[in-house]
Amino acid sequence: MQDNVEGRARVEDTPELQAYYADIAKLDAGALWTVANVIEPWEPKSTSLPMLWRYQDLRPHVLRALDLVTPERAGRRVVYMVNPGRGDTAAAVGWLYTGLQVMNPGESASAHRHSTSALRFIMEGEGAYTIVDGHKVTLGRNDFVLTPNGTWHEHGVEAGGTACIWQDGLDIPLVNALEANFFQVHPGLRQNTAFPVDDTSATYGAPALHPVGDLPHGKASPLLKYEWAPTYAALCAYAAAGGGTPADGALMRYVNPLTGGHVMPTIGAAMQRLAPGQHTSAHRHTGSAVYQCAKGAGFSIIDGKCFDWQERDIFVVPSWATHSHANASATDDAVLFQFNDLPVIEALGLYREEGV
Ligand code: GTQ
Repeated sequence: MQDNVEGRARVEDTPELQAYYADIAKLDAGALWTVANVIEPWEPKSTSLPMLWRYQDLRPHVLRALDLVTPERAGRRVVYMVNPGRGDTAAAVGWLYTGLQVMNPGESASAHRHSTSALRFIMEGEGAYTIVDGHKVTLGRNDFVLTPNGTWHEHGVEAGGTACIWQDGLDIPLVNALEANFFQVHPGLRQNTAFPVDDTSATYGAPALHPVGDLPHGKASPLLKYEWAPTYAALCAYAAAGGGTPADGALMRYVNPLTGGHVMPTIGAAMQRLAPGQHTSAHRHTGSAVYQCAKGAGFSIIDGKCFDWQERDIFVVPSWATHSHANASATDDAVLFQFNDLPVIEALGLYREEGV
């Protein structure tokens, strides 16, 4: 959009003004009208590029890390996604980080906690687990798992399992931008598991049933794991009942079962089913999202660029980027997992959406 209009900064340079800018720069100050149109764009202009990372390209290198570093020395053995538009923020898109963590059977990483919120989406392997504040959670394919901020956590793979890879998602760039990031190593390096395995699923995982009595009231969901089978069944049932929209297909949010709200204060997540042959209508909205194809194959058009994806590929849609998703199969459905910053966008009153 044109900046040469009434109400926008449009001061022409003169030798006198340049001298003025130089003088105030010496005082660590500047003239707003020299930067106003940049720092107040007409509409959001993400510096994050739309990107896709092919799993088949990354996987061999993720597995190579098994021989190159130990969890003891590396802390966490992770290959993270770099968005070329984002300098040294470690952002995959917006203020979100994502990476692929890999572990061998019998390995575990030391327990730690941080101000950032984290999630896992399990990609391959058998026997992975995580322990969150003493709650041991078993991790299966396409399960979605929470590590709310401030909770002690450690991940590992049982000795009888196989090499496991999962996607990590964190709000590291956001919490660093807010300059509020603390990190602590657990004093004992390991936690004691204080509850039955998968107890949060037993307590909070039943559909539409809550335990009676005192309920936790933290900022994050007390349910730590959202398993694939009931998630996929819910999507299929919703779609079969005619649910969904042209712009999103059958899109369902993971919720905090106590509130119906987002699973964590800074990161939301959702699962989306595209019917065979479905191509969603293009739209754009504020908020950034990291996707992983959980089932099927297709393509997304993001700001005019086409990205082909298949199972396990990861791609990102920057804030306000026009996007549509297409299922390439005429017979099978396609399912996309996503996590996003919508809890932050919504809490700050910044959500906006339009069809394009
Ligand atoms: O497991 O908590 O990929 O703290 C990056 C930072 C994973 C984790 C990452 C982390 C973690």
